Amino acid sequence: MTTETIKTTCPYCGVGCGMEITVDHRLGEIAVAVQGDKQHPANYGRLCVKGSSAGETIDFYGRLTTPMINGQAVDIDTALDHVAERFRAIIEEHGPDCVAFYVSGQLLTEDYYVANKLMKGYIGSANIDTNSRLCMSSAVAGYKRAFGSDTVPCSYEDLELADLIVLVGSNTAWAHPIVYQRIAAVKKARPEMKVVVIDPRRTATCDLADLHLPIAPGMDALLYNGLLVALADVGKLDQAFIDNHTEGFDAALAKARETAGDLDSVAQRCGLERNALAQFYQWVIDTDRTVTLYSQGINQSTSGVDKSNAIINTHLATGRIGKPGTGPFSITGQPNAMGGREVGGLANMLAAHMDFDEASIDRVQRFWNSPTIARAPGKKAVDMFRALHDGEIKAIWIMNTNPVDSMPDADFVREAIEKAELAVVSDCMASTDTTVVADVVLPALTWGEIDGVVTNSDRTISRQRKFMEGPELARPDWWWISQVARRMGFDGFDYDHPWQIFREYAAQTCFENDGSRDLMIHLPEDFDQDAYDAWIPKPWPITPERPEGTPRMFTNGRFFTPSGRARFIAIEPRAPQNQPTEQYPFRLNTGRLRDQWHTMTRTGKAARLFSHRGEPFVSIHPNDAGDLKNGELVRVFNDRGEIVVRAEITDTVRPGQLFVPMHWTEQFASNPRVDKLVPPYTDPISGQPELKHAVSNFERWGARQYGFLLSREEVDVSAFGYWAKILGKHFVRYEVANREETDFDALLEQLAPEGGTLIELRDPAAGIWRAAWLVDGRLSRVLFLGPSPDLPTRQWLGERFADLELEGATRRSLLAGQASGAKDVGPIICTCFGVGLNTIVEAIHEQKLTSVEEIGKALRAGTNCGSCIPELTEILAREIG
Ligand SMILES: Nc1nc2c(c(=O)[nH]1)N[C@H]1C(S)=C(S)[C@@H](COP(=O)(O)OP(=O)(O)OC[C@H]3O[C@@H](n4cnc5c(=O)[nH]c(N)nc54)[C@H](O)[C@@H]3O)O[C@H]1N2
Ligand SMILES: Nc1nc2c(c(=O)[nH]1)N[C@H]1C(S)=C(S)[C@@H](COP(=O)(O)OP(=O)(O)OC[C@H]3O[C@@H](n4cnc5c(=O)[nH]c(N)nc54)[C@H](O)[C@@H]3O)O[C@H]1N2
Ligand code: SF4
Ligand SMILES: [Mo]
Repeated sequence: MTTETIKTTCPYCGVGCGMEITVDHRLGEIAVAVQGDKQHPANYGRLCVKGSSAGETIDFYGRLTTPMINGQAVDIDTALDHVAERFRAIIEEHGPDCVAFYVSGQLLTEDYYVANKLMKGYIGSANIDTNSRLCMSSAVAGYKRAFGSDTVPCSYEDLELADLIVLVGSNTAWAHPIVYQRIAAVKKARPEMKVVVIDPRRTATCDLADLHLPIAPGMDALLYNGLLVALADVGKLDQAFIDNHTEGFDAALAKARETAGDLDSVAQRCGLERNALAQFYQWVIDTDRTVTLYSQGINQSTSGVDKSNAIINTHLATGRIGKPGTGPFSITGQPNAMGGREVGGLANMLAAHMDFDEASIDRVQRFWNSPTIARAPGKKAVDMFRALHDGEIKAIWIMNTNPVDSMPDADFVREAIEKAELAVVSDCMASTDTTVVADVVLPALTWGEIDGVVTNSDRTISRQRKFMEGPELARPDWWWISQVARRMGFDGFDYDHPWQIFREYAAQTCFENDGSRDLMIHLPEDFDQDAYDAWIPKPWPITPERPEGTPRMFTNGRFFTPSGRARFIAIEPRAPQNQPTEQYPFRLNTGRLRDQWHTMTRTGKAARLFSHRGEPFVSIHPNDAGDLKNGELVRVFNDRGEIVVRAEITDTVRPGQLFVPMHWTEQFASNPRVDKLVPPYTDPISGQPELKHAVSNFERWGARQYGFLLSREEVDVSAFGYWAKILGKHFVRYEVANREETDFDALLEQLAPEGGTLIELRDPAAGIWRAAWLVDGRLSRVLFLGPSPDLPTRQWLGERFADLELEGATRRSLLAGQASGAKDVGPIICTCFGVGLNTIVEAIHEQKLTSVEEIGKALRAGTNCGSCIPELTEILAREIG
């Protein structure tokens, strides 16, 4: 076979888009083309820029290709015996609660299930927690308080049926681009459909919004208490629904009245204009078909659970749940965050949506027929790493997550891992900030190389399918876990293929389930590997009556609480635990960028994904910036540490607030890890950390020399006090800076490639130093240093790395950084077609373009994945008003 097309699911966000991968084996090396799956109910053929560039990340560059113990490569058996023996010995000496697993919403359901089974049913501890603690745990706890179960009521279709969509703490345009595009499509077809964005920042998502409420950080519960009061005051309650299907309404309303006060008071404390807030309340009052979609601006808070219940209260009060186009919709981040919640990967849940009550404990142990069973919740992520630091937990196995970068108090977490008696890390990449401090690393197969299922934000279970072989010694996560389990002497882990695990897990969801548990995946008797391979995406619960799945929940108004009624929760709004001080007067917000995924281990391999934003930065309002200029380097600091990043001066953040993206690691820059600055304060119910509300200060870093280095290969740039690595097409780019004047001669010596011919330019008076090296007539390295961040564009120089030969004129232009008379296209806006800002602005004026469509026709920008459309809209608005 020369080419084949395989259906799978995107490795990135919780939208869970279906993909078709066409694999071409004809050239010996595997080449893949990625397209949206037109039949998949999440995306109907669309893909965003990350999804459509997934094929560019599948090479083996940087992969972990062998197991290692203390930095030494070992064979698979040695690694397995070592891990099993060490875990066994530590458990024997100190008991089961002295070990822990820290797993991830990016594991496939089968991996997750096996990890949970080993820890809770065989080791007998519940010390398995997941990065979903940092992500979804407040939403989970909110749903459980209200519904008695962790049930997302909605389906994506409800967004299309709604007349009002409220996006709270969600930068949908960048974090869930295809959901955003679906909303945008509805808005185009039905312009009267309203969109409200509630976010302290003016994000790209606001381009679609009829109203943006730049709420003061952390004040959402108050805003929603105020809404509940407003609904009650105008008589917009669904009294029949409240009476027949809920409990606790009076107490919730009384608390809302007591805490909210009047409209002016809410507006003032939320930092909002009174009229804007009144407008928002009025639209909610007027619109039965309202969906509230919420994400990390709600969850990542010390009162995240309360905030989600404050939102849910307003839906229960109006009966806006279980009906088309309605519902409180917590949207998941990772591709399988939902799958992890299902199997029980959170330390406070047992398995398959069962808790630690006696009946469930007994039922789960009988189902597994296991030697023991955890009887109480284990340690949640922040406590888990604290216990590791304290020595209470001695051994940890980290799978598919990078806590040295993504946990709050990240330096403390690194120290904890370093101090552990045993730290095992399973990853597909060799060098991450976490693998480099592990005792044992196990090479994992990853997306494209493994089979399994994932569940997306609207409960749709889809298959990920293998379409290529991975490195020879790498194995799927379920395999590593099962092998270690067997070598620890446990039976019950005799799996040869993930389909067997999926069947067992599905059986667990049905085991003694008379309908009192929401989660059910009922499979036909004869479900086999062929059926698994032929799986068509469908939302759970999948019951004998509804084999095609259940898109919308609670249509009958029955909930999973003991009384069958949904619960209102009386909410006392609380401010963030972190409050600005004189020393640290700025609120430090963190979050995501459009084209990067988390700690960049995958997206950091696709050159075009760096063209949108290439370096770590901090957004600062012009009023706070003083004489600081855009692009200068600053240190952002508090009493936990400091990072060094570029200043981006912008009014998208409000005065007094800063924003730093979460993505950069020490693999990509000298000192960018923002989670060093985030305290480990957590929500008392969910244990989710307050990742959105740190406080800090900033000051000029004091660079005296700015520059960049482009090089055909990676180079050691530790000579520079600041560096950030940015992947180019045929080269690596380093942005660099120093606080002291560098010794140029020493630098030239250090950076010279073998056999390179040097061309250089020195102007010590102007502080300008430039050098280029040619090897065999081709450009090999080029270094520019100067006194300010204003340096020639890197575009033209970067393109020269593709030249097979440099002609005389080009050589002479190298140290100017551009061909004479050439134009700078500016920062890239459309990543798909490489269209820059300057080109767009020029075309808008010269060709009199007035719409995004016209820009698309003229330049192709925005016509492929559509991820840049919000920015095109903003540029248009700015240029033509
Ligand atoms: N491109 C990209 N997409 C991703 C990911 C990625 O890494 N890159 N990660 C995925 C994952 S795991 C997740 S969890 C999702 C997250 O998706 P989102 O939650 O949409 O993303 P964030 O940028 O973390 O935060 C959302 C917004 O919350 C706002 N916010 C901060 N404080 C408050 C507040 O007090 N109130 C309100 N109302 N808003 C506030 C922030 O300004 C930010 O714009 O994205 C998923 N999608
Ligand atoms: N300040 C701040 N911090 C945050 C957030 C924030 O908004 N602000 N968001 C939080 C949220 S919501 C999340 S979800 C986390 C995400 O944070 P992490 O989970 O730490 O981020 P990832 O980069 O996705 O880490 C996944 C790791 O698994 C590896 N990997 C990929 N595929 C496989 C595989 O198949 N098997 C194995 N074993 N490994 C694999 C990758 O190389 C990578 O090292 O960050 C949290 N931290
Ligand atoms: S929206 Fe983009 S990143 Fe998310 S699943 Fe779809 S293609 Fe992947
Ligand atoms: Mo997440």
